[in-house]
Amino acid sequence: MVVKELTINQERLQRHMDELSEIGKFGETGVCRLALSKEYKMGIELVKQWMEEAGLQTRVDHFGNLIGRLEGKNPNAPVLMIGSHIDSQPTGGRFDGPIGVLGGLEAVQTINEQNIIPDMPIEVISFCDEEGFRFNKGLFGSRGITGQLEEGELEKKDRDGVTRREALIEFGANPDELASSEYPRGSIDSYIEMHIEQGPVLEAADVPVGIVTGISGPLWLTVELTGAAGHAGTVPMKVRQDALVGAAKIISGLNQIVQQEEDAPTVGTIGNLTVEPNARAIIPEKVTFTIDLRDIDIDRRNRYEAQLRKYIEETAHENGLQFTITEDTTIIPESCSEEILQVMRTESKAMGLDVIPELTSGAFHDALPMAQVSNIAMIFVQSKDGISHDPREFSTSEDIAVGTELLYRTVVKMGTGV
Ligand code: HGY
Ligand code: MN
Ligand code: MN
Repeated sequence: MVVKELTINQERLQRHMDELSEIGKFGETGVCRLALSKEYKMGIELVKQWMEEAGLQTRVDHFGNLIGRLEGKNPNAPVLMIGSHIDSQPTGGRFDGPIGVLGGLEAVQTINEQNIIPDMPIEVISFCDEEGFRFNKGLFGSRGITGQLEEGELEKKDRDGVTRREALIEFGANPDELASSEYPRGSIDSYIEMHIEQGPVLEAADVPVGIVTGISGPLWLTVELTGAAGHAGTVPMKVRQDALVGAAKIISGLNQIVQQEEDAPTVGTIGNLTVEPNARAIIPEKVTFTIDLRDIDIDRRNRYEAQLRKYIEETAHENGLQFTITEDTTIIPESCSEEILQVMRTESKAMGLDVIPELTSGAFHDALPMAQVSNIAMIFVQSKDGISHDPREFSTSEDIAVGTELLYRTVVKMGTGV
């Protein structure tokens, strides 16, 4: 597959990727740049500088988002927004998020250098806390600008007991001014995000990029099971109220529930679990664990959620356990805009991409909340071995450049009609 010459500057984009990857780096290729951390702030300041060098007006809002704006012919027209995130998982890779921010910047910088004046303003945004690791709730910056924050979110604490409110203040934002950072309804026309696929499809098809038709919606729960501690040597098995035995049954139950339909993309994960008092010779009294349940089909996800909640109740009862289930996040799946998909299909053919797979995203993205207020579309770039949320995450400079060229051409077409 021969991609005709690139308009975007692959060398500059790679240089930006390499430099940003050094901030929060661990090991050779790992990144830990948690939301609102000092590494996050350093990353935002670096990207802000690059945005200014590209001729964009920059601002950092009270959600901790960084925005670079290129004015168009009509400054009051709804914005064409391109973005992603630079916050990472605690043991993340270099590409999850940054390719969408830096690829978006490269596309808009190229538009500026080509002296193209779009009809509407174009904004490149780096959303704060997409990952949701530090405060146990993600998509913060994109839910923030679209008025979708929930009661009490600012009081959520990280593992050190720091609230999101305190972290925002430490970062230099003013959590009492959040409303001034929201976008009025109708002020964003479309949101386009380029992201690594984080899965195996594009590599299996041996193609650099794909276009996304829909994005799975996550349901995040926290379950607490409380039984009775006791001497591991003297309490007979029949009378135990062992919280970890209950948790083990629920973990196995989740695994079965999500695999009921052969080819369904439903996934269920328990990624975090704590045991108290966590001692070899003491029967576990309390176990707390997270549930991450995702599907592209909300009806099926709701059915599985109901089955899971019922199974948790039954298992707790059978094992003499008290239980609580807290809902941390629930976001519905979304379809991408057919109109923008059509532009991407046309532009990818014009680039010489004769094969461009269309696929759904198992991962969630800032495009999900943005779908509540604007058209959305995503471009995926091939992930080596489908790996992500891991230092081994890798995408080639060439594939990222092809994705950025498609992003550039799509934005030019949407911004000028040409
Ligand atoms: O978990 C996700 O899907 C996203 O990468 N934070
Ligand atoms: Mn991401
Ligand atoms: Mn991620």
